[in-house]
Amino acid sequence: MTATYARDGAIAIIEINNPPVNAASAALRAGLADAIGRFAGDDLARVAILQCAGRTWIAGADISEFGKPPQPPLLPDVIAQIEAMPKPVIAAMHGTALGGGLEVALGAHYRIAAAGAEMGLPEVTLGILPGAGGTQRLPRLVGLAPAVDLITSARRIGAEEALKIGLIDRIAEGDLNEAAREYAQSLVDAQAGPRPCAAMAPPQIDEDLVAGLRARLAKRYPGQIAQLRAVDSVVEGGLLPLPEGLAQEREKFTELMDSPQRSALIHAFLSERAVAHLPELEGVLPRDLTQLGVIGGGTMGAGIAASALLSGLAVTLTERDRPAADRAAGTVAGILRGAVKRGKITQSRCDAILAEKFTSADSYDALTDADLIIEAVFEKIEVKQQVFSALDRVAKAGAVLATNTSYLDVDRIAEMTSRPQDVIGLHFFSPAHVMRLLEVVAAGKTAPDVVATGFLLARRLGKIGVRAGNCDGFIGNRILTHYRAAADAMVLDGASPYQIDRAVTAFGFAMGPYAVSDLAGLDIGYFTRQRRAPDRHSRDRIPVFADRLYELGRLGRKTGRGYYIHDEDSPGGREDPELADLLTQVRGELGLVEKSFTDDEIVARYMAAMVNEGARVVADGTALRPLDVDVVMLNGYGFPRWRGGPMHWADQYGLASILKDIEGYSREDDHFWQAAPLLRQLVESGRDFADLNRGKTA
Ligand code: TC6
Repeated sequence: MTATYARDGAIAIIEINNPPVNAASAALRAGLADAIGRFAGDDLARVAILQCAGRTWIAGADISEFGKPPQPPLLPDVIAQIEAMPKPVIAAMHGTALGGGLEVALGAHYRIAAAGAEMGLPEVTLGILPGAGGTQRLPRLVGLAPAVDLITSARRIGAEEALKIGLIDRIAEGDLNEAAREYAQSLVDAQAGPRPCAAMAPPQIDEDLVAGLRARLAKRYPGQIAQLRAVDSVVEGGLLPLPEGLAQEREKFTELMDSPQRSALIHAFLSERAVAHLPELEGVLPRDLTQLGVIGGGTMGAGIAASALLSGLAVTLTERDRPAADRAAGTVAGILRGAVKRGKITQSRCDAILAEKFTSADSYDALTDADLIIEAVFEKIEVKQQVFSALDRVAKAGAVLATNTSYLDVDRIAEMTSRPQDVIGLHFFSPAHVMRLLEVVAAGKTAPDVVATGFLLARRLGKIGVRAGNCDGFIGNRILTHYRAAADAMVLDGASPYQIDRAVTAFGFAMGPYAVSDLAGLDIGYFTRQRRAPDRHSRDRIPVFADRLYELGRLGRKTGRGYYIHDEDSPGGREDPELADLLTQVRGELGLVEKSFTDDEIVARYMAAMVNEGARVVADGTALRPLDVDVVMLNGYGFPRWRGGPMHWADQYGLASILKDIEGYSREDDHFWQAAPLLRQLVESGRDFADLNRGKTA
């Protein structure tokens, strides 16, 4: 039963129950339509309350139905049925009233929300627009500016703000269902009638506001269509009676529903949840996770500590001596103060966290109670090994010992302890209190409950944990090394780093590889190349120009100059006219003939390298499925979400076309450009990465 109908005196109670999040599936829509029908036919019922069982109000349409033929009754029709009721209907919301869920509430005549409820229209983040009346009813109810803000930003608002803009009529003091009953009784007593949005005037369209908004959206969401179509729908609806407004909204909704951006964004949403479903962890319970230890208070260690503190965990951070520990404590406190400034926590909560949950220390002895200890020291195997042999002596039995290495062999670190089963890689991304990705690296002997604890930590921190196998660079950095090598080869052959950065940002990446180098520091890449030098193949192409910049002390933003010039006028970087001379010189020394690349060619090679290595990463089990690669690239490497991740993109582009591209490039360089066997197999068997995802999802 997805909806039940009951009556107490004159008040009908319709309760929706479709765990886990009351998504508006076909069954829920049918149940709701049926219950509304019963209310219509119940002469003794004078007002109805719509409420939800479980943790939340309707959290939206059922995303798993997207892309399949729609099953009646459609949500817009059920909402129209609610709105047309001649007797008042009250929506009583708790949890998250999102998307189609909020649209159901907009179809009701009165709205009350629990104090902690959140409301929003996140459809544009899924590549669609609120297609069940959201772009028509919300502007009628709250006015143009707040409505387009909510629709295009997809942000969630709390009950207070919802009350302020007129989205809801009341906030429940105490128990929501009791407050809704009192509200219903007051309507009965006042003999109030329905108050449908349909009867409200459409919003006045302010042309200037709309033009400014369109310009901002085009800049903020380059390449994306849903935000602008949503604005079109609001504006066109503003000139029409509700039924015609709804009809044009539906047309635009259907067009977006059929778009590749919608399929990419839904793939991203579902994949970010699928990564936590690991067959190897079924029935495995994580270990206790209350007290966290962090070793190293640099940018990464302090970021990890702050992230954990903000999530309610207790943290002890150790540094080599007292002054370093004090500096680290200062960095952590600074990050928390930033959270206060951005309104994430209150000042008093910040003070309480620092006083009660955080300790900084100058000795590992302070870590004896820690359930999980994360090392974030200098990225050198000998240094990490020393830390782990010391940890082995002080950590309590059963503590999880984690390394935050981004490339190094976790097995070699684990073997320094007497308990390799307790050792795991937890690869955070910088800044660790902001970035949502956490690679959970299972080494050869890591116990399943330790892997489960890594995922529990990710969840606690509000991050997305992705399981990765132990190899140089795990999932993300291993793939990065490969597409970065493809970019560097193009630079050696004549492309400008600036052209490459422009081409890949036009494709949708947050940043190009050379702007990323400047941000991270050119020393990072230099040290990685040095470390790998002994294993280098004689035919590997070395980015001599990058080494040259390092030797010149051009380390990127931190020295004011790398690939770009960074100064007060252009902190993000401006092009350096001298770089071209350096490149010409390097190419001359290497005897290379310069050629030109089109932007399309640049993107094709960059993507082919990424997908090819992605296929290898899947084939050797470093990533469980192609979707795990997508989630890593989306959340750690600035891959455009609306393209779904490299493996999803590859399916859309066509695996046969990628293979053909790679075979073409291999005629120039058959050492680097070797097609991954998995890619070839998929092409030969007419399958794609999505087939692998389906086959291996738990
Ligand atoms: C829309 O409404 C369009 C309307 C137009 C109509 C014409 N559908 O995130 P969690 C599953 S667009 C199906 O881990 P939380 C989720 O996959 C939609 N399933 O929980 C997961 O399943 P698993 C607008 C859904 O507490 C489980 O529920 N709505 C849906 O961290 C738990 O999810 C949205 O975009 C769904 N809509 O967060 C809201 N939502 O256990 C999307 C969740 O098998 N949802 N599931 O892995 C969210 O933002 C969050 O899930 C949340 C709960 C805030 C509701």
